[in-house]
Amino acid sequence: MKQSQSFIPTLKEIPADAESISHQLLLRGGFIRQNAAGVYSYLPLGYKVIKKIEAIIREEMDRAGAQELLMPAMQPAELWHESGRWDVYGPELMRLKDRHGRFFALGATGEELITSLVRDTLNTYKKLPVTLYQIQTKYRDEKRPRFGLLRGREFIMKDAYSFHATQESLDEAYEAMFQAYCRVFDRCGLKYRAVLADSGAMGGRDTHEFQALAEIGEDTIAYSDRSDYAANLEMAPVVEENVVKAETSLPPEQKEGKVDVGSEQLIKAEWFKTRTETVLVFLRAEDEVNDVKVKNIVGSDLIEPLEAGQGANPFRPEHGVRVLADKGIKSLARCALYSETEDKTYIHLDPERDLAIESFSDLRFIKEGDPSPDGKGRIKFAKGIEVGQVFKLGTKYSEAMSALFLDAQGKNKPLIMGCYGIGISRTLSAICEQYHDEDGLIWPAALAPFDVHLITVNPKDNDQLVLSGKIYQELQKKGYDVLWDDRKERPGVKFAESDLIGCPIQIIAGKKASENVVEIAERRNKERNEISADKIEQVVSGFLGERG
Ligand code: 9G3
Repeated sequence: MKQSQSFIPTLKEIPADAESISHQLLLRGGFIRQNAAGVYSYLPLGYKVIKKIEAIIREEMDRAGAQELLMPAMQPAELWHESGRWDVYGPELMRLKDRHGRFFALGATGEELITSLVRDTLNTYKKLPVTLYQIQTKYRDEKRPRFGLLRGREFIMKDAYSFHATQESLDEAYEAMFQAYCRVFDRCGLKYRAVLADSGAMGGRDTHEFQALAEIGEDTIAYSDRSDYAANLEMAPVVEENVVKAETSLPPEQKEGKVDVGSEQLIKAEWFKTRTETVLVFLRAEDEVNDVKVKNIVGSDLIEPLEAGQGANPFRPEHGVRVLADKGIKSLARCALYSETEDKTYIHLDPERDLAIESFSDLRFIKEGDPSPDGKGRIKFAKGIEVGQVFKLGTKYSEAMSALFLDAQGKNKPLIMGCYGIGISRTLSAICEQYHDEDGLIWPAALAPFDVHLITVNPKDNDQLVLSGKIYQELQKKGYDVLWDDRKERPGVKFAESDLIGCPIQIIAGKKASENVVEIAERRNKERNEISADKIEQVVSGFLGERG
């Protein structure tokens, strides 16, 4: 592609509202343009990268035995009524009406559609297992779209769904998909961790998220410094150390106001409410309640904290309040609690004796330095961008939508399902977050919009132009994709834009073109070497490997 004829609208300035580096660089490099909050166009450079990511995904999905199809983004509302999710999701689920007044959901995901698509066909164990996938635009009306493609309202997702007669068969497909995801992200050059994640409302059992390591990431990963254990912070189970119970000592006392509690362990009371209950949680003052763990204990899909003081007295909770405690205080025999509502401090407390606790369970967030749940090493935190997730769905959708099959014993059973997603546009951004320097993007070779950026320093110089043309033809003949900067621009502008766009190899035809000498540089380390133009193909294949 000759740059003088290409559509690559680069920007000199950093766009004001672009907070993440990937968002800035994708805008400045002319890869994307915003059309509305969270809605983007992929310009030619950006779309070339998207297509390379998709090609890698298709190869690995096909290798894992999945079959590609394409479902509509316009999903009949009836399907979401059948699954019961039409009313569960609020404004985040985008909806529209057609000219006949019929409602549709703009697809945020595809469980309903795919289940309705297969239920009349996959009705006997003889036809199972089947895994289907699509690469389709998804819509989720985020309240705060941000960081460019990282949290958009319209984005590209690969979503796959597998259907099984037995749990074992689902386990096999899950494992195959898990390995396929590792191959996809390895081939993309992404630095990631597969973390245990909470299945939450998805109703599955096993769930892993693929988290790309990046400071801008919204998720926190708890990982071991001694093993490959990694879990989403919300999910990471806490293993308490030396849980030896001290002897129970003095009877509880109460003091007016907030008093110094000496060596006694301070604990605190936190109040929550679910759709139906009020929940009181006792835990060590320095710990934080993990609301996802509380949700899973009380079996609610929704939970929110009550402001301090809104809760009643922690010692005389009203009837019907669920009184829980983090197991970290079970071993305490002398602890103290300051009650804001009464402005009193209770001391010499023995939680098991004095707090009418219904159950002690793992209710706190794991902390850096805690022992790793697998018993190896200690926990450290990292930020992550969730670029993929794999779920064992079970029968949540097949039951709700009567997708049944005749099993080997002739009994009608709901299909057992798995679902597997990769955020393609999000993966593009995650790559940019991980591969850039102060001058711009540094694409991994497998994803770069072009293999080589060929720069003619001065196209008016005939030697430089002729040599460039020769190199351009030769490399293309060898199967390399070349972006040739043949523009009549100042050299400084051309070099800066080349660093911004970030192709893995730069070849510069300049002053020594008359001696058949060019400069070649790898974008990632920017070392420029002078070589004879005859050596170019050999050096390029050394960097990139042979092509086609
Ligand atoms: C919605 C809206 C947002 C959503 C969902 C539904 C997330 C929703 C979870 C999933 C699970 C898997 C298949 C591919 C892999 C992920 N946000 N989820 O179901 F209506 Cl507005 O999407 N789906």
